[in-house]
Amino acid sequence: KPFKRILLTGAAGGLGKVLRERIKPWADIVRLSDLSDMGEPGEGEEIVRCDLADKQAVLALMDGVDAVLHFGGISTEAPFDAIMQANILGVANLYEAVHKAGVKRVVFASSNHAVGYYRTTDMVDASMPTRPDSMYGVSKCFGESLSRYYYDRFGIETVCLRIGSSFPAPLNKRMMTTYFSYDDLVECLRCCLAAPRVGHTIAFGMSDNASAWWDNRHAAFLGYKAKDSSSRFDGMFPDSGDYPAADDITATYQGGKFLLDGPQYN
Ligand code: NAI
Ligand code: 15L
Repeated sequence: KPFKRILLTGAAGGLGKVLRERIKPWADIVRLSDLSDMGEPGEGEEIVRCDLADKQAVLALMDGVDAVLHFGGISTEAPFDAIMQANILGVANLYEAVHKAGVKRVVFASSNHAVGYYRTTDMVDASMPTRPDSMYGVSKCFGESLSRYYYDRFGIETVCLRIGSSFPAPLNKRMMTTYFSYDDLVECLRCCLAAPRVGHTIAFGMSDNASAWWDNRHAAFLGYKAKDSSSRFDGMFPDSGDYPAADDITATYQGGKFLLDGPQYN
């Protein structure tokens, strides 16, 4: 197997549960971590329940790890205090631990909401400035910058995967463009871990959908080729005469509903 021990954070989450089943062939041991209950460890699994905001716990979590899939944290807009603990302090603790433990490569589950303030008429690539659409999006930009710094300073490689919408199926019309099937996610992660060198790479996590807002040219070297497309859900969200209204910001900007929420500063 390519790795001795992979750490998956966020293992109790929607994507974590999927990945728990799918990444086993990549490592002798998969260490699963989350704040929430993850059940009993299966064969080849280790379970470590901890808060990413707890520095000592995260330092211990990294012992013996050779690659990290960092999927833990708050996954939607939330009060800033909570975002700060899980996604800002959490990612800082993670990288300090990665550095101390000598981990060579991380895949960071970033989000399309790092660029959600681009318009739905824009085509965004990794060289363009971030335009977060929420405190959540800002926290993902922080993770992207922090990982850049740890690469420049220490050579720790990271792929920041700006995931679109990774669910069993698109949940609304917007997700016809942002859909990222579970199979494509797994294949993309496989490429992120298998590529000989990734340096610090920003990639967009999307399937081969009929419409796209993101151009993955800067990550083409990873060799990821989507096999799925949202077009198999065609017809699920028929156009209606009054939607979207001309002034509907959730249809004007890529981030959709995330534009309506924040900032929830308290
Ligand atoms: P999720 O909310 O289902 O899972 C996140 C997990 O992180 C949860 O199990 C939660 O308990 C854990 N967590 C939260 N705060 C924590 C803390 N302080 N310490 C330890 N664990 C903590 O989210 P999902 O959908 O599985 O997403 C996983 C990652 O991928 C997240 O980082 C999310 O931002 C990112 N992502 C997901 C997308 C999707 O379409 N599912 C789209 C873009 C990004
Ligand atoms: C995200 O970043 C969220 O984690 C996920 O729950 C979805 O809202 C997704 O973006 C999306 O934009 O559809």
